[in-house]
Amino acid sequence: MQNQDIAQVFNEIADILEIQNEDRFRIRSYRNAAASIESLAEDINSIYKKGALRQIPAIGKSIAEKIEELIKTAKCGMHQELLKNVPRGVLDVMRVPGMGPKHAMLVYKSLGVDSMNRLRRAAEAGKLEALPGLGKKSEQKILKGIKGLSITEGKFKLITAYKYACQIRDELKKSNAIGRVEFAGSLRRKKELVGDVDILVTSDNPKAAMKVFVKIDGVKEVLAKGDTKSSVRLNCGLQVDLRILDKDSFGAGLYYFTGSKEHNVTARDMAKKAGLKINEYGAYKGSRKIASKTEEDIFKAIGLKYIEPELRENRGEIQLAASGNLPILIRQKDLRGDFHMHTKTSDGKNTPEEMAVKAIQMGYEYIAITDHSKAVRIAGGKDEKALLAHFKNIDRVNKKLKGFVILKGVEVDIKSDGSLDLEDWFLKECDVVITAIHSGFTMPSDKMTKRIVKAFKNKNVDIFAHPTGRLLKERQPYAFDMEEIFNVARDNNVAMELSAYPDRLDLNDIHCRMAKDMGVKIAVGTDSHSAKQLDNMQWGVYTARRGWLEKKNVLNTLPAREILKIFSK
Ligand code: DGT
Ligand code: CA
Ligand code: CA
Repeated sequence: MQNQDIAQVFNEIADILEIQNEDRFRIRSYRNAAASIESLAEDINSIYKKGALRQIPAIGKSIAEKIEELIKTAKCGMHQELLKNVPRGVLDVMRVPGMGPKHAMLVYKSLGVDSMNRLRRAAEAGKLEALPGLGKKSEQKILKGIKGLSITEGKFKLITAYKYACQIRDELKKSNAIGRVEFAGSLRRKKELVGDVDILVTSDNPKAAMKVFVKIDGVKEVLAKGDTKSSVRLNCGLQVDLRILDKDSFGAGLYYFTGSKEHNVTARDMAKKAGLKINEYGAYKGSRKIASKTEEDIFKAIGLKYIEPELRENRGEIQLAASGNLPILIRQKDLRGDFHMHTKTSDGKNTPEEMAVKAIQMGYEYIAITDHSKAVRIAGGKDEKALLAHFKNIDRVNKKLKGFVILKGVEVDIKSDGSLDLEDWFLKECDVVITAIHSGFTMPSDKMTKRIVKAFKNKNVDIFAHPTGRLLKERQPYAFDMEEIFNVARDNNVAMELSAYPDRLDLNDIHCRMAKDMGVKIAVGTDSHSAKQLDNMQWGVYTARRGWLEKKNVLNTLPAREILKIFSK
């Protein structure tokens, strides 16, 4: 059992406890444990072997025992017991927007709905509107929710696919039969959701290489096994394809299997017009091979500048590569700080000092600490007075730090009428004011747009956090007019956040590109709730790159003194 599998078990336990209306704290402890295990960089099996399970944050005695049980038997008694009362399909149903635990149990008990398909059929037949607490409107919402989810069904968040892929890569590298190992496909392009993982290797002994691959830890079934290509499905449901490529044509294969398909089609057409042919074995002039060894060779042969994988979506990159005008994409090392994080003052796990220590290790020059405001009660939001005391503490910590500064910030809630949850005199005291929506997600688009515009007109607001509110595979974005919001943001000096939090990635790649084109600045923030989560910055950088962002589009590339100047305007 790998980290993700164990985390999934605890998430399912929390889901079922929620459906059964159990104690909130108990539910939270399982959720926290799952989140903590998911964010581990180390294999939980090796932590277990060292006897260090209890040192993992959020893991107490009883959960540690369950982890041990899972590692030893691949099962957890409590989990199995709970699944007897609530079929797994009901947990899927619970995730449909508009459903939730109460309604999921209601439709299960009264209509026998135990899968997404059954829920859709029941809603289409108008059977939901007759149930207490549901109506015609909820039924429509649920149908829309199912549609939204089905687009992402079967896909995996980038971070999840990446973790599995890295474990597999490490296993493959241990084998003498395998030489080079590279990721391809959507994983290499860092798409926010990944359908399957594509891995390319070289091998002097393909039979032995394939044998190693299909026996890797976590493989549930072997879908295909051949001399050059094999596919497996992991316990978590993720499919992994392995291809063995020739050393001499590795670059051509890497280019071909990185895709996207649409990018490949356009590149091939362009090569054809120049009298060339490209395929997974090389670039050809007539029957003569003119390039194949590296991707760079292929690009050069067809007259293009090298195109970073994140750009290969056929969104105009090929034309720009031909004319030498590709954007120079931002890199993680260009970032001097992180704008969004929480501490113990609201719902974070660490102190400002602990956050700073980690940030300094990462080579940053500053962070902004932005705890929640009072309206967000479930996240421990604070009022002006408590936040001022917290700022005093930050001042004390700052005195000890050299060449590094903690910016005093807040994540102030935008209330339904567009007013802010904290008073202006306090917001003036802040170095950084992030504003965000945490409730009232369902209002109509025009009302939501007005709500956000009103917040932006407050001179103190610097950044709009996780602008669409979406959670990957979980929650659809709320509705508003993005173009108008970008215009108002630019005219009022408000930056849009790119949340690097791996479940959010919000703004997404398309919206980042739109912000760039409209002259709106981007502020990347991890929304960290622990020091360790500051490492999530990488996921934000990938999305930024997919959105064509360059150094000059992103505020985090500026030194602290310039940030303070911009934000004091
Ligand atoms: P995914 O797995 O749905 O997240 O997306 P990809 O892009 O990883 O797609 P996948 O796994 O089907 O194929 C990997 C790459 O292989 C794809 O990006 C481009 C290349 N490829 C696969 N099939 C074709 C094809 O029929 N034509 C072309 N031009 N390229 C293909
Ligand atoms: Ca793929
Ligand atoms: Ca594939």
